[in-house]
Amino acid sequence: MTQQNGEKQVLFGGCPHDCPDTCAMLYSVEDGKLTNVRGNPSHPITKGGLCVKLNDFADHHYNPDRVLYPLRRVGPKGSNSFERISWETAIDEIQTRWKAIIENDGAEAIMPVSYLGNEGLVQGLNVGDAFFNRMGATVCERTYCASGSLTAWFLTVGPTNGLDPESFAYSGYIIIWGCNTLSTNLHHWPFVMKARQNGAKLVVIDPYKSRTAKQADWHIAPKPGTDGALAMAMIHTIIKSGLVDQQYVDNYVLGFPELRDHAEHCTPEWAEEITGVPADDITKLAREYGSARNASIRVGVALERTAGGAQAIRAIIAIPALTGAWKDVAGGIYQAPLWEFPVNFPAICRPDWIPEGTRVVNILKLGEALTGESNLDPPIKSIMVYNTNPVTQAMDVDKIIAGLKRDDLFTVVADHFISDTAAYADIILPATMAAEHDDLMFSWGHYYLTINQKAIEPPGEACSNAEIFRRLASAMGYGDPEFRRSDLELVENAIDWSAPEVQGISLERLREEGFAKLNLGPAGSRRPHAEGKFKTPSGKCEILLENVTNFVAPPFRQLYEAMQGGEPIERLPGYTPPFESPFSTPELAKQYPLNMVAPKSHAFLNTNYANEPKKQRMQGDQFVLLNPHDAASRGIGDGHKIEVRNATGAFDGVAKVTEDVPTGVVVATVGYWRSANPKGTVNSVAAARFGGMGHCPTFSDNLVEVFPHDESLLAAE
Ligand SMILES: Nc1nc2c(c(=O)[nH]1)N[C@H]1C(S)=C(S)[C@@H](COP(=O)(O)OP(=O)(O)OC[C@H]3O[C@@H](n4cnc5c(=O)[nH]c(N)nc54)[C@H](O)[C@@H]3O)O[C@H]1N2
Ligand SMILES: Nc1nc2c(c(=O)[nH]1)N[C@H]1C(S)=C(S)[C@@H](COP(=O)(O)OP(=O)(O)OC[C@H]3O[C@@H](n4cnc5c(=O)[nH]c(N)nc54)[C@H](O)[C@@H]3O)O[C@H]1N2
Ligand code: SF4
Ligand SMILES: [Mo]
Repeated sequence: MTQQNGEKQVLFGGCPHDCPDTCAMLYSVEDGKLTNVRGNPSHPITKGGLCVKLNDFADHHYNPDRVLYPLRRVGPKGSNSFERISWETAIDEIQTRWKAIIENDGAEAIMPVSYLGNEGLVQGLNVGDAFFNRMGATVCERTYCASGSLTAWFLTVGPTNGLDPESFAYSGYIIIWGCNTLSTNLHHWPFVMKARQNGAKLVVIDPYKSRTAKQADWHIAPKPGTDGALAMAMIHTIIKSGLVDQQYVDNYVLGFPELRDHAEHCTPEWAEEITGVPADDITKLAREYGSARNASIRVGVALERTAGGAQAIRAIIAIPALTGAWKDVAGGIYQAPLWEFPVNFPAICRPDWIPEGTRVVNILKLGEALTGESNLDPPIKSIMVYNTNPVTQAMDVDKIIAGLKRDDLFTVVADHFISDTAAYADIILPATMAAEHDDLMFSWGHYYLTINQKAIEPPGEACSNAEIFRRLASAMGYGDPEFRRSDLELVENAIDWSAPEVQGISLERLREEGFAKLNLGPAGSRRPHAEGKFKTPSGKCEILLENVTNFVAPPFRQLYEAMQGGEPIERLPGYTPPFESPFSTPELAKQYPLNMVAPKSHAFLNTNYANEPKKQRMQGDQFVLLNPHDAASRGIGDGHKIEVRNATGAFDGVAKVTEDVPTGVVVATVGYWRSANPKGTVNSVAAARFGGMGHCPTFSDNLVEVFPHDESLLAAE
């Protein structure tokens, strides 16, 4: 809209965060200063409101701790001592070091480390891909999040968006499964509430009473990582109760007879043993869901974070196909509807530039890669980290720190702050925040494209990520047109504007209106799979997978072939026990008896905002939820300082003793900075193990023990 009256301007923003809501925002600018950021009232999802994390987003841009100039390390690694240098010196030093490494060890000794810390199509996940592919650097496999969920989805129903989250307004029955909507997908809640006002029942399936579970009509609490058994018992019950829509199944489902046989033994009593959920409840849930019209399921990312998570998700995806729920406007599943945005990935990433045979290193195994444990040849000699903070967000993070301390590792980090990772950098480059650069946002929680307009000049010498890579490309001598495009040209290039999903949508329109919904049909009448039309090879919902090997679903891989020949994926969905639990590893559980669930913090967005006093006050110190029985048996009281420990590592927290968690389970949320928690953070106790599919993480599949602080101090002496 760019309303101009005097020096006041309003421009369109798109929330840059890795959050399904991708809010449409309005930037108010006065005399070149960002004075206010608010939600766009005309956006059907944002509806004018931002979440607690972003409600002072303008101030965030002026945070006095921001890195505004390139910095060079002057003290030992991690000592947080830096001096200001010029951009020229910074770029020159980087290119000199990189050229020497390429000369001596080959380009694969250099590795980009990046993620969705910025979600923009220009400044986000893929911003450095063309550059590092051109270089021939090690390819970074970025599977922090949703790779297990998306691989399960892609294999079963194909690259379809599934159920429109807006369609939940018409739901008759809702299951929110492994998602804490009120913290992590807030703008979906009004659609859920609308349905409830019209009589829909809300069931939340979560191992503890999350904020969202507290609001449910019915909270079902399986043991962490046992959802596969719960889903299989629902399938068993739906079949035995005659709730299968046989016509739908005959026409649009592949593998029903095999699934029926496979589910024969999965009785509710069998599942009760595994999940701890009473058999009668499982039967009731399956019958209620199977008899309801407009039965909707919301599947969160969190479900994938155990050994059996992805298999569980396959089983859940099978459920609406059995009952024919997809025939209703609010029937089916909402998972991560990013598939139908016609993003021009090949043009953005240039995977065709990756030299044949280039190795792939997974970001979750960064510690092993940097410490030499994975025996890489050549070893990693330099990393460039942007849009991510692996020192807190990856697994086995203490090992990453050990790697980052290597004197012969040259580390470049681009960030807004001296993050826990940037603290180990040799060179830090100052990056722009959302109001300071142009971008275009896709979403994984709704169907709107949202424009983000540069509203103010960057402070100091901060640069957009795209500009950082233009400068690096020029220094490295890469003259390709890819590295000469301005940010606005990159915005233009990000989408395949000839695709049917965006007919009638143009950048001009986005500059006028701020956002536009993809042409996928209105929520109230859209029924994408009423007649099958799944985007699988058979066009059916593929419950049975023959001869499929593990791989990482697009868009998290850019090298589609990289994982071909991986381990075989089970033919049918089912229950795979957690790596660690009192029933799967009873010996280990003698020493470490508690299953730790490590989900998102309410007031932080991953590690963003965890360095800001206002958000810290809202979130409180690192807490650990503990059941009263588990607390009492260890002499721990509410508010006591405790240590959480296992063989991988340890961190300190404050005990919150509450019935919200069952016995045997502790909950500690992620995002707290290491600099404020020197012993460790929640991912200090996370073993670096992949989950069931797509090389996904297993943050919530670790046994721990908790100790009163005094005792742990004694033990350490
Ligand atoms: N225990 C546990 N661990 C988890 C999870 C969990 O639930 N539990 N969740 C996992 C999941 S789902 C995810 S997505 C990952 C997230 O992991 P990350 O994406 O690594 O998390 P962030 O804290 O968002 O880190 C992003 C960093 O990029 C910086 N940044 C933001 N915008 C820009 C920009 O425009 N330019 C540059 N150069 N830098 C920028 C931020 O300041 C921040 O330091 O964490 C994973 N780790
Ligand atoms: N406030 C806030 N919002 C965020 C983020 C943030 O850091 N803070 N991060 C964003 C990102 S990157 C992502 S990926 C999304 C993630 O969004 P969600 O998928 O909602 O992620 P979590 O909050 O980690 O977990 C949701 C719930 O799943 C439960 N859970 C954990 N393990 C299991 C299990 O085995 N079975 C079942 N049934 N439930 C389980 C947890 O107890 C938790 O209450 O959130 C996004 N939104
Ligand atoms: S973090 Fe999510 S809910 Fe908050 S403003 Fe951004 S997109 Fe909206
Ligand atoms: Mo995520």
